[in-house]
Amino acid sequence: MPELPTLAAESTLAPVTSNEPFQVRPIGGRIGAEVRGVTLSADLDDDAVAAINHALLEHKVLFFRGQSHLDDAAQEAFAARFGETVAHPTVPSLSSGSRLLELDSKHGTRANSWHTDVTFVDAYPKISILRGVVIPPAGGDTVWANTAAAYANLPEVLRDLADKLWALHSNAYDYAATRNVPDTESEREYRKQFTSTLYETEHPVVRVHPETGERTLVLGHFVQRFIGLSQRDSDRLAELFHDHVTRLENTVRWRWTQGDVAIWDNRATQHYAVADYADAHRVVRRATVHGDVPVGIDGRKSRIVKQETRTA
Ligand SMILES: O=C(O)CCC(=O)C(=O)O
Ligand SMILES: [Fe+2]
Repeated sequence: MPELPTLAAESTLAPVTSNEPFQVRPIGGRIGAEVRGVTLSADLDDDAVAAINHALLEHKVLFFRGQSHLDDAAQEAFAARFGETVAHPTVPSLSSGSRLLELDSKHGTRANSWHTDVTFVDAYPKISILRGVVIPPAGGDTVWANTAAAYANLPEVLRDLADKLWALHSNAYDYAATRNVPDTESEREYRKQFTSTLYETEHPVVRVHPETGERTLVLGHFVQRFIGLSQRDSDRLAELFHDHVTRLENTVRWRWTQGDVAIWDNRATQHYAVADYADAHRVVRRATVHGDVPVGIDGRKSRIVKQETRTA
């Protein structure tokens, strides 16, 4: 099949002209770069933070090895250089006074399903910063997909369709749909917490990235259905778009070492944590930066249509 050499066709990013204070080495042809020569810290100067943000807008996910000096507080303070850090809307933070989200395999929190973080609310995070705390000896990689490249590479008729579509996202998503073993007790507990407030939000399937002007797809596992379509049609169409987003050409896969940090632009990516490490222990911690409400190509904004606290 011929491959279109498209990459972020409508980006308005200016080329970097200043002297980069560090090296950025692309990994995938369409997404992902390793950054070398920088020690992440809240004390980085403004130029360095701007250069990281610029590289992030271009490559969508950045990897930094050897950042073991970061503890929880330093990770969060670094994240705050990109905007206001926010706690997860339903899952309690790692500790009081922290807004970090911990994903610990012992507690059944394995994100092995394609998603963009927290799209069940309107102003979902713009950036997530993940630190490898305990990494299994083999496996436990994370994969990211570029949703700007996915949009740009859609056949024109599908792009036109996506341009018109809106989807309902909810945190009460069908997590059981692809599982063949029952939940463990701790997974059930986590689920309950995850949905302690039920959210439903309508997003345009195509949003205009507020910093690059690129069009990106807003999909992933929180999508319940498309507005104006039956469940059956929604499921089929979601699968069709999903196949385009997650094509291997569109992805990059990171083999973690303890102390690595990954930063992704949550407005232009989906990700998937590969759960191939059996009972080995894996812990990652995420700092999350507040994002703005998506705007569709016609200027209409996403909106929350339900927010309901569950009792009992
Ligand atoms: O465990 C991972 O690698 C990614 C987890 C995840 O989905 C997240 O931190 O948002
Ligand atoms: Fe995630």
